[in-house]
Amino acid sequence: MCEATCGLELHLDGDELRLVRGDRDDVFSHGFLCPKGTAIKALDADPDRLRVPQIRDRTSGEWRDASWDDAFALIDERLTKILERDGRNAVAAYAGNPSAHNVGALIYNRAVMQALGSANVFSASTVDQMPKHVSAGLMFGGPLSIPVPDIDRSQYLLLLGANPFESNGSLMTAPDFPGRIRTLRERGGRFVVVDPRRTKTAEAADEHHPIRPGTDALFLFAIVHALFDESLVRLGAVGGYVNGVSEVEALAREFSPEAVAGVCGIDAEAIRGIARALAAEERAAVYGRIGTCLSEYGTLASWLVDVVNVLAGNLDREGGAMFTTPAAGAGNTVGAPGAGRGFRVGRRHSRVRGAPEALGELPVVCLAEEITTAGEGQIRALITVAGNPVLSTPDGRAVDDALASLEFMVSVDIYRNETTRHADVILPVPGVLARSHYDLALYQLAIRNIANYSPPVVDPAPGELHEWEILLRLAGIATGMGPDADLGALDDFVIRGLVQKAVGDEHSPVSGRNVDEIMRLLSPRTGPERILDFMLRTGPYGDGFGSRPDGLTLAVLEANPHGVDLGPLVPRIPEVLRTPSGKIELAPEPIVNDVARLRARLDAAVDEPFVLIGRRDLRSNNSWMHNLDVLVKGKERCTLQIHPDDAARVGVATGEPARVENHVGAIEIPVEITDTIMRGVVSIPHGWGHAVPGTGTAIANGRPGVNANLLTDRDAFDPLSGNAALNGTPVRVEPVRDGPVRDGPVRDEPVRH
Ligand SMILES: Nc1nc2c(c(=O)[nH]1)N[C@H]1C(S)=C(S)[C@@H](COP(=O)(O)OP(=O)(O)OC[C@H]3O[C@@H](n4cnc5c(=O)[nH]c(N)nc54)[C@H](O)[C@@H]3O)O[C@H]1N2
Ligand SMILES: Nc1nc2c(c(=O)[nH]1)N[C@H]1C(S)=C(S)[C@@H](COP(=O)(O)OP(=O)(O)OC[C@H]3O[C@@H](n4cnc5c(=O)[nH]c(N)nc54)[C@H](O)[C@@H]3O)O[C@H]1N2
Ligand SMILES: [Mo]
Repeated sequence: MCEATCGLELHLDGDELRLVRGDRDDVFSHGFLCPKGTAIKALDADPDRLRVPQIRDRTSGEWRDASWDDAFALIDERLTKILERDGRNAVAAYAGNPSAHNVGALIYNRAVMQALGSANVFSASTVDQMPKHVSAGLMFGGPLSIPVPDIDRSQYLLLLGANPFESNGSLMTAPDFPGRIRTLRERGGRFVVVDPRRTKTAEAADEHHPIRPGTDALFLFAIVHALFDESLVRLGAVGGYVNGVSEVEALAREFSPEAVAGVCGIDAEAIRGIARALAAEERAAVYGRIGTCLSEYGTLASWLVDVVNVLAGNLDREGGAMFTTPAAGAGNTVGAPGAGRGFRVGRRHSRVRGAPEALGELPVVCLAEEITTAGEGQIRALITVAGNPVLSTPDGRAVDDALASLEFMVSVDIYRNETTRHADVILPVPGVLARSHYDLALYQLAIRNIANYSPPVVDPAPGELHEWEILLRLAGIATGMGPDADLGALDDFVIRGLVQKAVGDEHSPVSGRNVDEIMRLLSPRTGPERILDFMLRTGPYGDGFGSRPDGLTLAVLEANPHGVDLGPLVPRIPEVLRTPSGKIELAPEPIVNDVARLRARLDAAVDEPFVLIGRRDLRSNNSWMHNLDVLVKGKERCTLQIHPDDAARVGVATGEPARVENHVGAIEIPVEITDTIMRGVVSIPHGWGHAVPGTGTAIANGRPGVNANLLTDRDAFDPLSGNAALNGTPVRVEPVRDGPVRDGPVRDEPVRH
């Protein structure tokens, strides 16, 4: 469900889940568990969770249960017609966050996308971490070569825009983050948090610096400036592998701590102090997350995090920011070590506004306009897999309206919610107990090298299809093979492609081997298990199909249900690099070219009354765990947090509704006055707003909250990565007076950014 990969101990009575506990023997989480872990019992039992394909009658709006055959026949008929009439780009796809936590979806989504061959591929990555991929790609040559803080050995951690005490950490797979921070501080380490809110994470820190939203890049540039200014730059062991140091020095010149202090709201001397500490401490790391990514300067901020890590001598060193050596599926463990083709963004652009592609997808801020703007390449049909863009992407009303105008829509999902209610067909996937688990994506960013596989604990109910089987069927339809394509043959085709690539790679342990022989060695496994076994065996710890007999295989993981600990992170420079130069590119051209835009921010007038940011709550998970009473009961969590001074000024009171509005929309939301938030900043969590007709989620509808993304702006995005700037939205706040809330777009009062 989240990125912490906590081990669960499940007690079953037949197929019924009786008890969920943290697995004390788990090699990574050691029994740690949060309320979402135990909530899988409620999730599994949720009567609103879909178990049978659903078809919507377009005339009456009524939903009915359908057979898989009917559902796929309808999809084939409608999608094929659109593909033939309007071309590949007329069918778009959106993959949501849970597909990153699901080995079947992760692998077989790719098959769907490839089969579709559409330019209109979107995902939650561009409302999330795309800036990280772009900066890592440009600096280190691989979009997933994102350094993670080696917190178990660190003596100083600077954390910006993240709240792992609630989120359990992100792009830093680390179960029990609070416990690890406690240990860090017990061994004399220091923990510093930069966040506009005094979060639970900040409460546990030695220092908390409130920062004005959207100014992290300025703050980090000032640290870079101070490192040069005070002759603190030490590249350490990676020194022979760094290009662009003097360019960065020149770029940082105009961002002195004194120049940025006023804009960031942080003292120049405090910034210099942090720079000195990072340079002085042998084991120090900088880490930035959502708060640094969901900004118009997301890529610059993500880049600067690692620039500081490099310049302070903390990259690739114990206790600093290090690269994981994942057991399976990592791009930076295949091919020639030490150099590669590098990474490019903007290889093509979106049709309507010309926003750049990254990682083969287009920014989701463009989704609505690509649906509603007529012309060649207009999106007519959409496939969503595990996503809820109506609640999770900016200008939710525009997205909602756009989805309603589609000619056809298919959703692979477990609920009929704000997004999937627009579908013509919903294809449900089996419950969590009926699927296997291996964290293919998140183990690539873990703070230890870990491999842990869980088999399914129950069989799918009769007639249920695994998610990967559903996706393969969609792939079959998209390639024109119809609804009844031979799944086994399609699956063979997918794995064969991977094996062929590996045997042709001189650096693979199976280089030059016979494809059929490898296929035989993988049998009788099929589906995700076969692919996972292949990835593990050809990975850095793998058995190489015989070359290292005691190496890792899926069978080894099956024999170790609590996981296999492959040890602490190890230095990987230069081997991890895939840049053409074989060096760390500290000053990649696209990023250098973007610095002038940040420079302009220094002088920009800030005249908005408030800026809106998000937040996360431990008992919530984006938009989709709000139908579980065990999680949503108790106090209202979807509130407007506002500082007492601001509340007094605008005249709003705790528990009473306030109207929050801007040029995008307006909402009413209960107020929560708290001095944990900076003056001039207000916060609303995303993922709420369930009071819409046509959904099938009774509990969520009963405690709906409001959709924060009715206020966020599709035009506010990071031009390098295409990522939405969901934090830092200008808004006005006032008490709710008489009259109905205006909840439509209010375009007549533009607010300057
Ligand atoms: N309980 C729970 N856990 C989750 C999720 C969830 O919804 N609920 N979602 C999961 C997902 S998809 C993700 S990506 C991760 C995200 O994990 P985190 O990155 O830890 O996300 P948040 O908890 O939103 O923390 C972001 C912090 O940034 C602060 N912030 C906002 N704007 C700025 C800014 O401009 N600068 C700085 N420095 N800080 C700012 C906010 O106040 C907030 O405290 O969490 C995952 N885990
Ligand atoms: N304002 C604001 N907006 C944000 C953020 C923010 O901080 N502030 N955070 C952003 C971030 S980091 C993210 S990741 C996005 C999330 O954006 P999305 O991925 O679009 O939204 P989710 O709420 O994660 O929706 C998950 C969907 O998957 C379904 N689902 C759950 N499990 C499964 C499964 O196993 N298989 C399938 N097929 N479906 C499943 C759920 O029913 C739900 O419909 O939201 C983003 N939006
Ligand atoms: Mo996310």
